Amino acid sequence: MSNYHIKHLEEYYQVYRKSVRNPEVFWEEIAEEHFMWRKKWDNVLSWDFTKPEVKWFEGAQLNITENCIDRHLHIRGDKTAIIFEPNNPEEEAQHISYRDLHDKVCRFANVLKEQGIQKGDRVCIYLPMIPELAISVLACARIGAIHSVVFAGFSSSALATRINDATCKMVITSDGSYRGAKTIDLKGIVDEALKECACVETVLVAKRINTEIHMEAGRDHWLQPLLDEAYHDCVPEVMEAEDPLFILYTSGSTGKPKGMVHSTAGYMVYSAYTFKNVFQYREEDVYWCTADIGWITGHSYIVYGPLCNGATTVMFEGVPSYPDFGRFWEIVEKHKVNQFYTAPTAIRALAKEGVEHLEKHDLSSLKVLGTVGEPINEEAWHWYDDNVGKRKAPIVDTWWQTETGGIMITPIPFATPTKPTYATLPFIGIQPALMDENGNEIKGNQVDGRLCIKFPWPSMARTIWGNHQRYKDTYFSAYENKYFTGDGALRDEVGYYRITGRVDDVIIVSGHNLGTAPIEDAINEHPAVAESAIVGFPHDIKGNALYGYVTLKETGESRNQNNLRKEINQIITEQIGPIAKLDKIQFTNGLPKTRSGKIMRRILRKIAGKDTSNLGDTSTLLNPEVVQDIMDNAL
Ligand code: 7RM
Repeated sequence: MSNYHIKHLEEYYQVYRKSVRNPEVFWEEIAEEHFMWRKKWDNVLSWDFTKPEVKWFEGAQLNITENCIDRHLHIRGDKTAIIFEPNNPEEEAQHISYRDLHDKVCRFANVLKEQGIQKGDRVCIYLPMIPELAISVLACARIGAIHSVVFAGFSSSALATRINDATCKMVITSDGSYRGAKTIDLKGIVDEALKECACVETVLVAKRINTEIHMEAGRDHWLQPLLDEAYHDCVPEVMEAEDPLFILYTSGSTGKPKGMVHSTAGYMVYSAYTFKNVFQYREEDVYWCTADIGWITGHSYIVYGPLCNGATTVMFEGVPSYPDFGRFWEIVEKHKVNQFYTAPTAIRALAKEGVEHLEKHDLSSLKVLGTVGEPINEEAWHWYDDNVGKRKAPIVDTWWQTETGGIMITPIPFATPTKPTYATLPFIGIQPALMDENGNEIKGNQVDGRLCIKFPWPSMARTIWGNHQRYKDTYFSAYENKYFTGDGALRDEVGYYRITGRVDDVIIVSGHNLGTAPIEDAINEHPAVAESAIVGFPHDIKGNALYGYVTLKETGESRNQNNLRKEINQIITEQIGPIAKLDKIQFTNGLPKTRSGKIMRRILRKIAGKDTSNLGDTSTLLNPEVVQDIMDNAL
């Protein structure tokens, strides 16, 4: 039996029990046998959820890029590490071997150093899904700089907020990006953002779309000439186990985005170990995760997890619909993809197009199918199983979060029997708990509650950048001595978990986590708007779409409502990005509020979802009269 590679359900239970009974012995063995350390740890784990403080492998020294690259050079130097599949299928794919990757990451790392970046400095990466994105992430890790990747679909003001929060010294971007038939002026967005960012000294610009762009003298540099001149080897910086590896922002239900800080050693061990087991990756396999590296899924399961295992990982620049809806399947056939990992929103969009596209391609290479990002509905699950996996490739419905760093609840393919809409069992070492409203743990099966985790795991985020108090308040204060996920879940008769969605005000649209507060803040900036509330409502493709309730100021009443709707969505696009645009906007005379002044989104959610038979407890409402009015005018 190997603890590192689980192949049967019995093995899962055995290893799981071991990991829970004696976590330190268990994780020590995994860390010892499967990774490269400059120095071993003095202590496997110390933790205190009341502070909260968690340390894994304290005293150990390492560099994650030695684990992702250098240690593979002797045994698989010529093996492809990254397959880059461009937006345009006419453009040739690139195969970057582990040896090439070493060269490219080292050169990039040397460029960073020449430009004054040192260990501990923050570097913002705002790039499309081109090889430079993965390479720059690894280059930062090589020299101990903390990367903060910002998804290149975010607007300039969202970018500026993130750059300033982490006081990044450098931004790495490109002239522009391709997205299906469109091009996007990324550098223009960066220029706009940097008007508000005094901390940025240098901008490195990769050439992708060859457009004329503004280059600010003294600040902006084209990347390629610097890489060409840089030395091809770079001694890795020796990092402490708990040194921050990266910051990644996630929206909260209130306030500005939270910069989740991930550690070096624990994150490495857990992302690599989960990758190996959840996808049952074997040496010759080709693995493809369709996420963007701008999200945690891309960090852990395009870059770090796969590369730590010496895998071949596909990076796709484009979208599922370009040049047509057969693109994903064309790529699966072309690169003989064995493991395919995507989001329910993509599955639903593809299912809507029928099966003709699938039938044109040979998908027989597929062994494991993954899903992540939101609850997958039963219909989509079956469509995926029947048409993509032909009922032969198990579906791993993987539940996890930016904050957890790695997959937490998931089947292990070929070991765990799957069940549609269920993420099934906790991964090795993960101890979930369901809690009731009174803060008590609900034991037994066939129950539902709020999902918490009661014991630390190696890849948990260690803090929120610059705001440890907020970290404590958000995750460790709702329930004593437990990490609160913000999700609701139920546990069935055999102990399988089904995630039912967020219990706070985060809405997941097309797999993107959107906090209500920043969107409401944007809307409220419109001069005619008095107040607004955003809720999600079910949407066939996006999973959830946004419904906005907007109360106008007196002066706004005479305005054309459709123009107002356009203007509101325009502000949202500018401040957050097009992903946060509202599908429906209802103008209301007021919003239902509790006595303490909180908007009761629960009621608004029901109205938006056309489910008003039982509005639940409305006794704490200050202004019940507005509810009927809103219902009468619902869209
Ligand atoms: C990896 C990621 C986290 C939130 C999480 C859930 C939801 C993610 C699933 C899921 C049901 C799943 N990170 N979520 N995976 N819900 N089933 N398999 O998505 O930070 O962006 O989002 O996403 O609500 O709390 S994230």
